[in-house]
Amino acid sequence: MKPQAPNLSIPASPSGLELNWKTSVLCSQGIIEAYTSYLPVTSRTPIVTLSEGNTPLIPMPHLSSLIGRGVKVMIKYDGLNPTGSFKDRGMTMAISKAKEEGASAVICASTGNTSAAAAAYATRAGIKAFVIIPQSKVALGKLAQALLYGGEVIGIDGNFDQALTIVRELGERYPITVVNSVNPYRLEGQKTAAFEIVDLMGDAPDYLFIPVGNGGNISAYWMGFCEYHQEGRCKRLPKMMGFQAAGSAPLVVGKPVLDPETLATAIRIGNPANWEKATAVKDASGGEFNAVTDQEILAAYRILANKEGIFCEPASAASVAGLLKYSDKVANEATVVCVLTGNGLKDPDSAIAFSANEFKKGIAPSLDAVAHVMGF
Ligand code: AN7
Repeated sequence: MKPQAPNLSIPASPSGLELNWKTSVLCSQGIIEAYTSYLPVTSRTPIVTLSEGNTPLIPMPHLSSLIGRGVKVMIKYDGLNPTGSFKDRGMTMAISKAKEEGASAVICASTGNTSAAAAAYATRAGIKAFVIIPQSKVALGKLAQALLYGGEVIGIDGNFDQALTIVRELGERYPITVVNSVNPYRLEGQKTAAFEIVDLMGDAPDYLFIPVGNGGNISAYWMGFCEYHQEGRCKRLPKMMGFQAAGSAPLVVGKPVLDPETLATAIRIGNPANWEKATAVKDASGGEFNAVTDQEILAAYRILANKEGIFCEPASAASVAGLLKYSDKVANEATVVCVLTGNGLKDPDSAIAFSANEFKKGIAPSLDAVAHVMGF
């Protein structure tokens, strides 16, 4: 018998965009289409999407064996989003709502990933994006993205916290929409990562390990788990385990850090915008905030790549560094999801500088020379 033809029609999109051919061609959905009823959108919201979300949950056999005791470790690989980070989940919402409200320009401060996502989604919406970045502390790939997507990139001789202060002030003074995680639509979009985990696992994990900068993403995940829990879609709620880089760990030391430092530039943040929210999440879930050193971050970064085949950026590896450092906090047989927030290709300089591997170069272009280097 012939297999049934797949149903090529997709549910009528609540989009205001007139993409007639979308009704006859099967396209990947973004998070707004996948989770419409959980999001503050209406039939008048123009959905600005790059088909973000639906990122893989991948088992980590090597990490699981390192922890032992029947602990099952998985990663949520959000570095596989369209611009290479979890920011796309929030940006599809923030830009769609900005477009709905008639904004002609958006602005963000960024350690890099927000700038890339803002520039991409704003371009898609026909809106201008201004991105204010600490000029010497943004990874190469992120800067490349923000520029090529057509963002107006403004580098300040200062850090992220200073950039965010300026951006918030600009948002009050001028007709421009701030799309940092102080914009509530950002967290609404980002909560869909928690939905995806539960949809796959059939329940929430026992623990969520996650890097923390401004504290937006940990708050968004918690919101997602709680909404699903209320509906009975998951029976448990995870303990939220947040990790900051030791040189930029205001939530761990309990006060703002004036001069944050870490090679994990994405989380080089000294005064988190979502301080209270993130702290409330940590407390409500029975979780913890802890710090990991740059050396511990790099060790996890290398293990993920050369033992598991997963390339993330250094800031993302903070979640796994935290698991390796604080594994005694994890119960026997528990399920653990570590969030990998950004793709390794974002920061090629770090990958080359901190790889334990050797690039054997300068070899003569002959079979004998190459075979010799190969060990034959
Ligand atoms: C890879 O892009 O703040 O705790 O301006 O890029 O929600 O701030 C990035 C943050 C973790 C921290 N991992 O998330 C920005 C920015 C990566 C990141 C975080 C960021 P939050």
